[in-house]
Amino acid sequence: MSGMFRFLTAGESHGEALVAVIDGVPAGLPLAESHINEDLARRQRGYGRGGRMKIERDQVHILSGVRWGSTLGGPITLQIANRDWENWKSTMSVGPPEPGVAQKQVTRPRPGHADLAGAMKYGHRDIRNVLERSSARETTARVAVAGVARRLLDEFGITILSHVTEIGGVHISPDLDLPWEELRRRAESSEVRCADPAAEAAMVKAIDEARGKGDTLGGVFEVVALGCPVGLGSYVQWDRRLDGRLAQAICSIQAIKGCELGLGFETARRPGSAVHDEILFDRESGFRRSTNNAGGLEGGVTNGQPVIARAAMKPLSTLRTPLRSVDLATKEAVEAVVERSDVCAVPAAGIVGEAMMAIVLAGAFLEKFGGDGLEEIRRNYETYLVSLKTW
Ligand code: EPS
Repeated sequence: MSGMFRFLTAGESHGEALVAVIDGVPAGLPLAESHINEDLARRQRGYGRGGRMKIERDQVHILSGVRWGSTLGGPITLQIANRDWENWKSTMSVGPPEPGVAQKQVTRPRPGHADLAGAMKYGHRDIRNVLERSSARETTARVAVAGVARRLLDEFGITILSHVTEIGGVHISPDLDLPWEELRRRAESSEVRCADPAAEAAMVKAIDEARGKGDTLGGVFEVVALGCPVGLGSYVQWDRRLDGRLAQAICSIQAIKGCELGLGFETARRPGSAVHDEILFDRESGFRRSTNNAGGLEGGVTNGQPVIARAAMKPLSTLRTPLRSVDLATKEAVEAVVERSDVCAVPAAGIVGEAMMAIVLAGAFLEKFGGDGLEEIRRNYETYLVSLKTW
């Protein structure tokens, strides 16, 4: 849920399809399946993915809320079929299992996965009942939802990009300082979505080494929103602070263990004089800032600078060289189950980070400029911008 832009996802990783219902999208927004499919494809790429991505060709099917290429103002339903479902029909069947076909249960929980805590919490003896929903396959539905959020933001010149800054301890040069468009271009053409070619080569090598050892790697990605007006979010109540809402959304992504905004943890190590962004003014462009250490957020409110968040992703918890575990049925010491999985999914997670940023910003945008139709929102937005100019 994010403010006025609410959504729920449903579906199992190897079930028939993933679906999402979005409520709060204004009427009159031009929307085509192709707007969403582009990001679905971006999420599937990245060096370090496993066999599943060779099977899936994620494509959205819009089931409701759009007519003749334009949103109606009612709930939008999105569906993405799982191509792998063909191979899982019996294992994942809604009705009773096929008689006579042996159904193997998953009983060896993977450390780091939702397996053990999920099985204990829901009383499942078969971990498949947990992992099918805890799987990061669900992020496909979120990226589809964000395709709609992005379409709305795009109408108002707000765009979002991401790039990978670190994989398995290999990080980009601290001196890398590129214009946003160049950063975006380089990330989009890199197989690890990294804008620093030297780091990119070292990241690919690190992934290969981890694969060779049956291990996995995590990393860090950065998400940037450009073009946000001053005044999204609010300081007046804890749950309206945009920094908190962004951190929640980003930490809700599977395998994310940390989130920084702007300079993040580094702000704790510097004196105030080396952290805060000084305020400048000229008649031409109005208020300006000397730096953007705040990551575009002060008091939980956007300040007109790029909004910047970084997320730390842990290494995936399915290891081909498994860690120690205990069998749920026998309570004997065993090795954790080895399901088909990826070695590294940090590049894909960056696209999911973009998605969550888009969803939160779309919610905050609708709160500020709310209206039932796009034209009403545009009037509110433009009047506000004019009022700021003369303020
Ligand atoms: C995942 C395990 C793998 C990944 C999957 C996430 O799937 P499978 O078990 O089918 O091989 O490929 O990611 C996706 C399917 C996806 O679309 O990103 C897991 O355990 O979380």
